[in-house]
Amino acid sequence: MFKIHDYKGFPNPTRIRIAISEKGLSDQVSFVSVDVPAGEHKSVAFLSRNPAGTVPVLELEDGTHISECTAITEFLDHSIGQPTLTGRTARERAMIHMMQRRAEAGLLDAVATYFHHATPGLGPHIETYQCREWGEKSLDRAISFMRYLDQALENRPYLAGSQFTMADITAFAGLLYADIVKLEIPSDLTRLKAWRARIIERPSIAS
Ligand SMILES: N[C@@H](CCC(=O)N[C@@H](CS)C(=O)NCC(=O)O)C(=O)O
Repeated sequence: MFKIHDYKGFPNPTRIRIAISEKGLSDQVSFVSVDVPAGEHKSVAFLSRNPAGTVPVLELEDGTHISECTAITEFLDHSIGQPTLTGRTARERAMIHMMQRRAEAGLLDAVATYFHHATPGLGPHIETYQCREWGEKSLDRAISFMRYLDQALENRPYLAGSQFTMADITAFAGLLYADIVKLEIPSDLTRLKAWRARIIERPSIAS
């Protein structure tokens, strides 16, 4: 049994909730809600779990805390059965990590930067430093990256190849964040839209 400290509905916590469902681990996890809008993730108690002050955080039975969605997903993927989300062969693992990081930097983190810097974000009690120009620039970066994703899907059904992986989860969470800031996928990106419509049908995401 392990714990996930998170805030339901936020994009990064959603990545881990999808991974838990994909791995069939739901009955082995309990969730501890961290009141992010109220700033609980910046409290001394929470910072001792994750000095970055972000959710989600995985807590193991021995008290170890693991943050960063990629690290948590690696743990979940290897904790039961064969890995399905992070690859088995050297080539698969490399492709998945490469595409995951591209999607994280180019979309998810770019939209997050827009949210935190060019909108009220989580409110003045949390957004103590904002740089609007950087936020706006990041929004442009996210839109450009959607074009890259659309091209990447030209010859393969999923971002890292023939299987749904952690890279798809990250990109999906990036689009979820885009919805929150009302950034739409440009209408000509039909492959990206079709990919999204297809993966939304997965039980791990639909639920
Ligand atoms: N790179 C981190 C990102 C985590 C993250 O930024 N989480 C957001 C929630 S979606 C958060 O805690 N934001 C609070 C804040 O930035 O103050 C990961 O992979 O876990």
